[in-house]
Amino acid sequence: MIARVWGVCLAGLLAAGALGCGGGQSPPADDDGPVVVGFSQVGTESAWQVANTESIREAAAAAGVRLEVRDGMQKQEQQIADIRAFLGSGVDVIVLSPVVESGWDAVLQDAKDAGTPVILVDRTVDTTDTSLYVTALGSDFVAEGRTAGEWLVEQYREADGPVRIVEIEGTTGAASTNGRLKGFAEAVAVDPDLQVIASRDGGFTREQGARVMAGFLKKYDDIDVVFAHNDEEGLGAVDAIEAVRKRPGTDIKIITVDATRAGLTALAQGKLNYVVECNPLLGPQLMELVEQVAAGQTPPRRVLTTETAFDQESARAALPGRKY
Ligand code: GZL
Ligand code: ZN
Repeated sequence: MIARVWGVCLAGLLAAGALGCGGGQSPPADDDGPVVVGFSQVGTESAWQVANTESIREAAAAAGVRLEVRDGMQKQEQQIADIRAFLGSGVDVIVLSPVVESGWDAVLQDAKDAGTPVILVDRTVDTTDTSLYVTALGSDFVAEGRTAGEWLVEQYREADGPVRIVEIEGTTGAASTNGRLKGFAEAVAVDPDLQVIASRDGGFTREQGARVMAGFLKKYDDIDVVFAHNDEEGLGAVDAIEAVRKRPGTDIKIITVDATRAGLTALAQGKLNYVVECNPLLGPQLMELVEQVAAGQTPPRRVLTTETAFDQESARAALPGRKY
């Protein structure tokens, strides 16, 4: 819908040599400048987020797109205020990585009313009105959780007796958290010996991850495996396990998601056991989508990133060439 409006509007304006129409606004007379993008980022709580923002900045510069980045500080109300500011300053396209899945319909409706297309990057929103955003670029979070769970099923295929798992979840309500929870649970359900005995929000940070893991270690003295929803939380679990003089990666196995440099380094050192990649380098794909939308084309509704997974051996091989 929005892209079609853009298509008609833009075809006319390109003929008139101007770009940057909004729904119903009269195009600025001499606006043949760059496409202007307002990007509302979740926050900077993890190396993943920092690498993601960096990739988008670099790709925007290379594409000649004028990019304004606002840090949502992991607060939905901050991101909503930022989107409203972008609408006020009349950006051509809004890019949003929503900290949580729900509660966006009203502000996305404002963007639709203003004729400003919205592209989702990384995390997604949970809305029944799919016309509220043009396309969503990012990971299949359920697949990431499933990949983690399938590795664990493989590791314990021969073992008999219960395997006691604790889960350090990402930010409650985030699409990445919900997907990883779902995918992991589905995968480990095939083996009743694999039991998730506790699961808590670790906020995607090392500090909160360590606190949650310390709590688990106090409560349970026979934890076999930790599934942490990102590297930061996994590294926090390493800190907490070492603080009670146990060996992370040996006494207690740890699986994480992201594959940041710090995560792969800990994996190569044997402190983690398996790391599922969550690719933050979305900049180039995002700018292609921005250009398609700005040219009035209709991109696919969902664009997935390509991702892999690492064990200790492949981490050692991959580290030298890693960009983040
Ligand atoms: C994943 C992204 C998550 C990362 C975390 O796409 O939303 O948020 O996995 C980050 O490291 O904090
Ligand atoms: Zn991912």
